[in-house]
Amino acid sequence: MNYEKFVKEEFNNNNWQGVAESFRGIKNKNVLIFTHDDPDGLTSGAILKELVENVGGRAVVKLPPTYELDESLLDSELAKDDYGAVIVSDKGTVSYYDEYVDKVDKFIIIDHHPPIGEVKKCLLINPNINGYYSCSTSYLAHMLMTYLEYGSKYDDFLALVGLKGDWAVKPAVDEISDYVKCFYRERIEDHFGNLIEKIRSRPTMFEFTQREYTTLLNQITELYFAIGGGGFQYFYNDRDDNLSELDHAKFSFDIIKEQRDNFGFISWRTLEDFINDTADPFKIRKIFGYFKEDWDKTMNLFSGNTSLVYTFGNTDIYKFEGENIPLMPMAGSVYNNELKRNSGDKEVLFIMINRETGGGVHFSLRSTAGGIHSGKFCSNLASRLVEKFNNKDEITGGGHPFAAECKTRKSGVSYEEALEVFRGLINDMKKAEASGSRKEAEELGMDYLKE
Ligand SMILES: [Mn+2]
Repeated sequence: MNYEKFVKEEFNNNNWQGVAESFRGIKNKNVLIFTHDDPDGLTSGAILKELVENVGGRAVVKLPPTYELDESLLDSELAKDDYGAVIVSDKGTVSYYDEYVDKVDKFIIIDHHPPIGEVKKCLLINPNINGYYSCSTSYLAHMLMTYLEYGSKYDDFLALVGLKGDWAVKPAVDEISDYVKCFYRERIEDHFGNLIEKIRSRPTMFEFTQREYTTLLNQITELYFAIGGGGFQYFYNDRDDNLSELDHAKFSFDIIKEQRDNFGFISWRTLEDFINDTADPFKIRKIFGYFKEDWDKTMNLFSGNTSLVYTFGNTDIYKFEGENIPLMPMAGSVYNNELKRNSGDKEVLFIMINRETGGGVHFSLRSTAGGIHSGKFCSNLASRLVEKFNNKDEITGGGHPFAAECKTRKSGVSYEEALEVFRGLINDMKKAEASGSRKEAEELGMDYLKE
């Protein structure tokens, strides 16, 4: 199918026409865009800003460090000017956003995350309300732009970077999500061979299942991740006097602006071509150098301090404990696959536990098969911690079968207390395995015991 036709059908089938039409009403209005500070959020924000300008509006883009949009932040930004619309991009589809709709004429959510609760009042574009279609917010913004008959080759490029950042396209291993296939075939394969061609070079953070090949797209997206803080606010201000004043998220967002009007991207062959097409190659090289240093440091810590602690069914559980570990979840995904390559037939669940500078404890799980459901494990861990110590605003946990997080943040729960609850959960899993109780096992996320 042709991409434009696919877009029209998606808008009709999902009833998104009203959201698209609301963009036409933005003409001559100020529009406030809040977008996520990871590569998908940065590229989505840039596409949406362009689209707002295309329809004759003026866009102000904000890149707050919190993932969900905070009411007090929204209020303080709205107070600064007369806004006709707010767009929340790649920052979750959360039921309480409905409480924000009366603050502004149009309140629009564009997002690909599975919803938390039900959003009823906001204008919403999200294909993952029922079911799951792997994509990115950059891609949804691009679909919207295409539906309204705007967009350039540069926007195709931006949509692609967001898709890469959220793992919906993996050109190094020829895996492309079904939901983006028309776009990929028509807009990318024939026009951006330079970005998706397999090359032998340093493996990026996106090379999990193999470490032999990468692509320029992977390299560029990793660079956006590194310089913007990756949505985790991994900033390098205190590492270098040259960077002490730098606003990482804004700096990486501005690169997109610098590159939009120069057609360099058509002929980029190497990451250096990309870096040289920016206003401040010096700073970019500095930040990327620190990123790679941190990455290697964390990988070395993993290999020196990880041990096999339990085996459940066909899954070996490895545990790592560390303090103030940078880039932990991403490096953990790569290390998890390294463990798998050395584990023979066994599947691997890698549990990382980080004692954070601010006093919080961060549990991060990465699994190769999901026999033990990482998301259920983390949500069980969080609810046990909340049950014992209260403070459910600070303690959260959850995720997917293959990747999940649990964080205690500023709850005041000590490292030892958190570890004790963690060990209690593992012990209950051992008991459930010994007793053979399927119900209990399922509640504990031991999906390998399911029929
Ligand atoms: Mn995203």
